[in-house]
Amino acid sequence: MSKALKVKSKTALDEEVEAKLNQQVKMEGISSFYYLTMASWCEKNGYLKSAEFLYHHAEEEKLHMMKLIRYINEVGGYALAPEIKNLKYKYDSLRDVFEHVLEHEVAVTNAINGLFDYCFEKKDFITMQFMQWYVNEQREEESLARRILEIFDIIGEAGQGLWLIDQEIGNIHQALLAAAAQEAGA
Ligand code: OFO
Repeated sequence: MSKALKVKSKTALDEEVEAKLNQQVKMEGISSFYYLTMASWCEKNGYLKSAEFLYHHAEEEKLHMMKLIRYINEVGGYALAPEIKNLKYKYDSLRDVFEHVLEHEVAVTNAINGLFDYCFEKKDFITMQFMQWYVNEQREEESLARRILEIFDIIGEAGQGLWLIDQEIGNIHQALLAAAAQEAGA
């Protein structure tokens, strides 16, 4: 047996499914760093609650990436740690940040739907079952991003509006943390 590092095993995993899973690894990595740039922008511009929300979101996206990496290797593929370049560091306003969040989440949903569809075509039911978690996650994340943008319209940005919007994003973040803690304890 060769002493070379054995990175691929005999597996039912289709090579194109593996490549698409690795593309999704990269997309989750981009999501994580994207939200990190947004969190830092918010922190430097005084929107501390939004910054906390986005720092946390960046961590969650990293976990989504890790979950995919572990799955690819578990089923006999080879997970590739992504190279992430060309990050965006400037935003026009707090609203601009969250408009980019929604736009990005819609793009992620489309990518996941494409991967899910390809798995169906290939009858890769194991990967479909694994990806179901991501399908559900995207429904929640898109809905959350839309709700945050609604808050800008409901409260309005004039006067103390931006401060109140930032506080409300903090309230949403705390409610999400409480729900996650309750679920973990259940
Ligand atoms: Fe990875 O959950 Fe949204 O992007």
